[in-house]
Amino acid sequence: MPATNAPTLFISDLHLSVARPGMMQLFLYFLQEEALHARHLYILGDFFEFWVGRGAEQEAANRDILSALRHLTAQGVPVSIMGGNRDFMLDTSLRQLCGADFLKDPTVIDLQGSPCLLTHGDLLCTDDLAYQRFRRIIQHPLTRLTLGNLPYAWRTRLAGGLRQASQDAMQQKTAMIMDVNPDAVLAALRGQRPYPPTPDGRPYPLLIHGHTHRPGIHEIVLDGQHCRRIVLGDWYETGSVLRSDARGIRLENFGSGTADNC
Ligand SMILES: [Mn+2]
Repeated sequence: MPATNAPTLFISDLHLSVARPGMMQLFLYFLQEEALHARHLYILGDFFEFWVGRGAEQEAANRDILSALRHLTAQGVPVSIMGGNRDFMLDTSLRQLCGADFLKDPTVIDLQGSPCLLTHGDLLCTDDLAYQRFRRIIQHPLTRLTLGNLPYAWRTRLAGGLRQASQDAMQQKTAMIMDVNPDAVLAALRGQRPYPPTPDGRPYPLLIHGHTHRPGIHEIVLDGQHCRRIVLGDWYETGSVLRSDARGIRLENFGSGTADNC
């Protein structure tokens, strides 16, 4: 059972895949060494390189990950997982698969007594019109229902095709188009009002997201109020963890020298 001063941990964009066994191992190590002592672990999307729904839990690599998460939740550490653009087929079956909660995007939580807005981040990239159009189609309930009824092998092939198409499209796009749009960030924060005043006087929530793979802490002035946007890092060269406890909030690397050569 975690201690009362245990940190809340946030991670995203692990893109777990058998193609990168080093990061799989690093994540399993992270669960044992860090998450086991946490108050809560939040995984904000693109946890898996892709997750095609029912049947994915049978893959050997996914079984290892799910069983490690099951162990963690059984030890009393709550785990909440949000789907990303790669693993958007994740759903409420997570509870059954590994004891984790499924988080809808966006979600507001209470973090150390203050509101905190959690989102994967792709919804904030509104300059990427082609992607937003694709997202509306692929995440439509009818599309998901149709996809969910396809045989597992077809869904896997389809996911591989979508991933390739997305990688090809990214090469054509500028870095600015793939980053968050500042107005979309402000709109997301404004959309969460009204709030009761927070203890530190911030009427707007802290915003935490991933997706862009550009870790950083950004100060924003909104309606004369200072608020913050924290971007989580990916798990390619090293792990990346946001740690929040009574001492504050810190964005840290986790592990090093474990990068996969691919
Ligand atoms: Mn993403």
